[in-house]
Amino acid sequence: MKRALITGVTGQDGSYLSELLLSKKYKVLGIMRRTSHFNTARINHLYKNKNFDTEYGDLVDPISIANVIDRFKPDEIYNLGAMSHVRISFDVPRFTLETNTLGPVGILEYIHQHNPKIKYYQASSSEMFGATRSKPPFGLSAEFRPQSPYGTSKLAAFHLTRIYREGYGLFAVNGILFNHESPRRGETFVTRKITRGIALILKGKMKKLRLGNIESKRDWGHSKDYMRAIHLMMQQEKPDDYIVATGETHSIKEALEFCFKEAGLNWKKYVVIDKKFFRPNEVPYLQGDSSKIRKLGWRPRYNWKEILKEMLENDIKYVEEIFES
Ligand code: NAP
Ligand code: G4F
Repeated sequence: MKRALITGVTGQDGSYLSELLLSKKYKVLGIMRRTSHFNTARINHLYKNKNFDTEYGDLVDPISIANVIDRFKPDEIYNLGAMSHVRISFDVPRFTLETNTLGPVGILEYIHQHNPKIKYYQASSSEMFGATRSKPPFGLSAEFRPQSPYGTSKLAAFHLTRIYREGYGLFAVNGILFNHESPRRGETFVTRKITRGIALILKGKMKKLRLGNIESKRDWGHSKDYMRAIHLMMQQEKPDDYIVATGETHSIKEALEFCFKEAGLNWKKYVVIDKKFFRPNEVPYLQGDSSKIRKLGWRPRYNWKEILKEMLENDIKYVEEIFES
């Protein structure tokens, strides 16, 4: 039985990856950090599976992570834990780098020093392309030009992963994932903010939805599809870097129009543009070239409209339940 250790198990991707690996008969241990409130809503349903468990650890405390690796002895480590909010990374730049860059280097160094057989996955991001001057769609040879502390922290971790692979021969893989969403997406990311906002408006609990820059464009996929891709790259004979994207890009405004129309509303009546949600630097356009992982047989099963529809339906149901009880 293969053993997988997942950092960031309480997040969107951690929960879907755990489900995928359990369905493939892995033993899964998730690392979660201590918070003052419950943070296991996305994984509570998994504890009934005898092959799933969690332990406390924090990426800014490398000893805590090393202790868990020592005890669990994983075959594969998926490093999904991160301060993952781009705008907030401007407010907490140092914490962002400690978690997103020093966290991974601690794990890579542990593997190098103590057990070079462990395979390592690094959750890299399309945010690393930032304001790239390369032509879309962005592939592995496109210029990286991060626009935020978050993008910079991920770019350093990307190169460290490559360096440990090339320098020490570790099985260390970067998945450069473009934006991916789902009903489990954090409530402050734009797609979820829109679908949750519409559900509250329909219920009469919200009057206006306040957003920032709605002109930027994103290549949106589904988290479930992207977790299949990262598992696939970890099963290859040789470690390598891959891009995971749908190749289709749409503006935030298009997503707004689509979701409000689905709900039978005119978005212009409800959306207020608020400077508070703008970023010091924006990433205006993201569109990925995922031809390399497609050669391994991966394809996305969801398109952007199907994802938004699923999120909207889920939020409408959720808001109904909350206000009924
Ligand atoms: P998410 O929902 O924000 O989850 C992040 C996870 O990291 C949560 O479990 C969080 O714990 C944990 N975490 C944060 N700080 C930590 C620390 N100091 N120590 C240990 N754990 C910590 O993010 P996601 O959407 O699932 O994304 C997963 C990974 O992929 C992240 O690394 C993200 O940067 C990267 N990524 C995401 C996308 C995307 O579009 N979703 C695209 C490219 C790359 P709490 O639950 O306690 O907050
Ligand atoms: O949903 P977002 O916050 O996602 P963003 O910044 O693209 O980052 C996400 O994707 C990255 C991959 O490229 C991940 F690495 C990262 O961890 C995260 O998952 O914002 C998308 C766009 C931006 O252009 C933002 O300026 O939506 C715009 N936006 C407009 N109004 C807003 C809002 N974003 C948020 N979060 N909130 C708003 O009110």
